[in-house]
Amino acid sequence: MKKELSFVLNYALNKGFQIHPDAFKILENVDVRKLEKIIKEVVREKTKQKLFQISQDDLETHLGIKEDSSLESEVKVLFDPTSKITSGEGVKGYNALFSSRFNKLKRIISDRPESKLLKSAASLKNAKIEDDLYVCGLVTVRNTERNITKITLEDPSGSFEGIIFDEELQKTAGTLLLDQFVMARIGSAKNSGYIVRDLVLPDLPEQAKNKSESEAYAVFLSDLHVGSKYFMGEEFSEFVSWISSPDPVANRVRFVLIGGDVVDGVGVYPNQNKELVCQTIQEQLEKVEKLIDKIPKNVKVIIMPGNHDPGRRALPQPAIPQKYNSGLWKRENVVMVGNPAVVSLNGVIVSMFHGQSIDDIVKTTPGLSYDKPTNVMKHLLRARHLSPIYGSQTPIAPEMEDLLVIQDIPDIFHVGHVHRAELDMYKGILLINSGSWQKQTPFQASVGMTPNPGIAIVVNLKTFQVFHENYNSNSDNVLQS
Ligand code: D5M
Ligand code: FE
Ligand code: ZN
Repeated sequence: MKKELSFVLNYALNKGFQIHPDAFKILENVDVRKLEKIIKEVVREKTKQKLFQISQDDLETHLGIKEDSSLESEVKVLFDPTSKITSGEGVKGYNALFSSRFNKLKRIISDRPESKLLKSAASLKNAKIEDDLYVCGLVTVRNTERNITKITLEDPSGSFEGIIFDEELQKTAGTLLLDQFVMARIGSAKNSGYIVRDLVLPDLPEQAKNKSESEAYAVFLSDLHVGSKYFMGEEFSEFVSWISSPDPVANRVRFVLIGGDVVDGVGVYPNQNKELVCQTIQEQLEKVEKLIDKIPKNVKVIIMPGNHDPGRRALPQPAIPQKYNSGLWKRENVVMVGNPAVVSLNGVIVSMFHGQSIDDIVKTTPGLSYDKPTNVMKHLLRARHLSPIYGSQTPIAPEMEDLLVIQDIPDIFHVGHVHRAELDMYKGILLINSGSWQKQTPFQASVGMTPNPGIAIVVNLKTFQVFHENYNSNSDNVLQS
């Protein structure tokens, strides 16, 4: 027994007190430096009451950690692709996907005044136009040569080509992602063709946040990579124990969200088996199950897959299928969702996405990098799409409906994948990249990716105050916001 704990026992005994075993369990989890002060204060109070037994209740009241039954923990799944996944076939499927994308995004911009002046690409027929008009569509080509940018937009009627001369606007055009939806203000060029005078993204309005009525807290995690040699098992276990500790923040946690890459998977990259400690998906998921079981049952755990998890690789991904681990599906406090998903936590809307598209976006967009994943998240919100670029590294399935359009405006946008914990705000939305619990892998080192693993981000859903628990021994590599 630690010397501070024996001091506590002896002190209480000498004063004629007994400590109930449940109360003792609480003391075992308290910061040892605070033990002496706590026991002296409790003994003083109880002596006044002439009651000589120290109970769990006494300590919980004293520490302000009495389980607060007024803290709600209501999870509603507002969107989950799992049951909607159909997979259309070949070209027909992709036509349906892009036409769904176009229609959904056109609807999103339809309440803007400019949309009254929208014309279809085919209706222009290269004719001269007197006043400026608008066209909208998905970006299929954009290139810059000799200080002129050319852009092609496609709508269901056909395609529109325009030229951009303005330097600032060329910069904006340079940040457009292929296959992203955009609206352009256009005018006739001197001879023939059209000049693009402005580019309008769907974006989203600043709006009031939904708040939880009670001060329930949510923990945001992702990229555990359980089964990998580099999974920080000890640190993660320590963190999970913290949730049931008498810490006043931990005590209010009612939700844990895991944003994908729960396990490291099998056969995800060449020679992966050499970097695994658990060689099968089943074994990896059993380990996850054991860790999840350490989380108190009054905490709801939401689990979303990432590119390392079983199911299918292409977006949108279904929830981790029951056939790999029915245990997780059976737990009453566990909610299995697909990627992406939208959940409501006591009324606070959280949009969850693993973040696979970040890789493609960082590669093609000037000014965006892995070090600042929240800037990429802002880019996605402005485009109102989670993974615009088609045909690059991020596989997208030919669904009949584009389930990656950001339709609901969230209060919190939760993404992972790039292993860097980072926070930011955009138009009143809290942006969280929830980092990872995997140390830097040899691959990441070889490409100069520096993760900041071992950080848990905790949000008070009533006040949106953010806390973080750092289990990273490298103190230089902490959360920046
Ligand atoms: O990916 C973690 C990060 O590392 C993510 O930004 C992608 C990058 N990554 C990982 N493996 C590769 C390969 N093979 N090529 C390119 N980029 C990669 P995670 O999903 O955790 O593996
Ligand atoms: Fe990952
Ligand atoms: Zn990932």
